[in-house]
Amino acid sequence: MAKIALITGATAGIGEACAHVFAREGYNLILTGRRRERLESLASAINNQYNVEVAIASFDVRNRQAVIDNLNNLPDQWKKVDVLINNAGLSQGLDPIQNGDASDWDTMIDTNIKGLLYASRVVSNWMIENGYGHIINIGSIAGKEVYPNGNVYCATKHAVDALNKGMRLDLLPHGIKVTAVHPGAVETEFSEVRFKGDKDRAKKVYEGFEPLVAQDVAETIWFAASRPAHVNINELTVMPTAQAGATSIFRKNL
Ligand code: NDP
Ligand code: 8X3
Repeated sequence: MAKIALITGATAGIGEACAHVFAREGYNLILTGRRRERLESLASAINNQYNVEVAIASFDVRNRQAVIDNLNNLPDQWKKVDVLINNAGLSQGLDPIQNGDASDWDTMIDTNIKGLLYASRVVSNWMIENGYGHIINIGSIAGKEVYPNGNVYCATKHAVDALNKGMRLDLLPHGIKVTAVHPGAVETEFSEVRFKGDKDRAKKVYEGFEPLVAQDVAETIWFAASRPAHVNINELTVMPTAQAGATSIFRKNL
């Protein structure tokens, strides 16, 4: 029977790339995100390209009841999830703490921390019942270092780092694998979302060096997911060759 991967935030960027990589590897997919039309077109692209089955569930990870209902409403055969990729996340704003927008803070905390918890709460119990499973949490270099004006986003990703370690400890007796993948700069819709649609400002983030693309991160996630049963990758940090730390990017011709 084909394995199953559940990917949160599959409508763009790293989540969408994971959908292609895991489908290529023969996984049936549960794809989630808020933008239903994107989920539908991704599902149809995957159905055309790979011989796998795709289920979609459109909900906002900040809405606890919606997470619980949408996941629990999946048919039982879809609850045999082998890999949960906790990827849905975002940054909003890049301002000093004293000027921060409290609603941006709420959005980041509710999405990056609480949304990840809500999905993990449901799916980890399926995994315990199934007797197997692997949770892969998408953190960030922002969860390893703090950079100026990154304050709350960095705090949410430090929380993901802590939750990854906590899940690993708590799920240890159940044989469930837990991994964090911490990317550096990846050119996706991330910066456009952070700068609220300001495409010029978003583009500047990736100027003068070759950033990662979503596929690079998806292949790293696949590496962690495809180790033998007795091997758990606790965490991986992956960044562009031109980046050595959150604030250390070597840019040419600027
Ligand atoms: P994108 O903006 O391209 O994709 C973000 C995904 O998250 C979308 O599918 C979006 O779906 C989903 N999402 C956001 N908010 C919600 C929500 N409230 N409910 C459900 N889904 C949501 O960004 P990336 O692919 O770059 O980001 C993916 C993850 O990688 C995030 O956790 C991010 O923090 C992390 N990351 C990104 C890096 C980068 O440089 N790009 C580096 C390090 C980590 P929709 O809007 O349809 O709901
Ligand atoms: C995204 C990477 O450096 O913008 O998590 O925080 S960074």
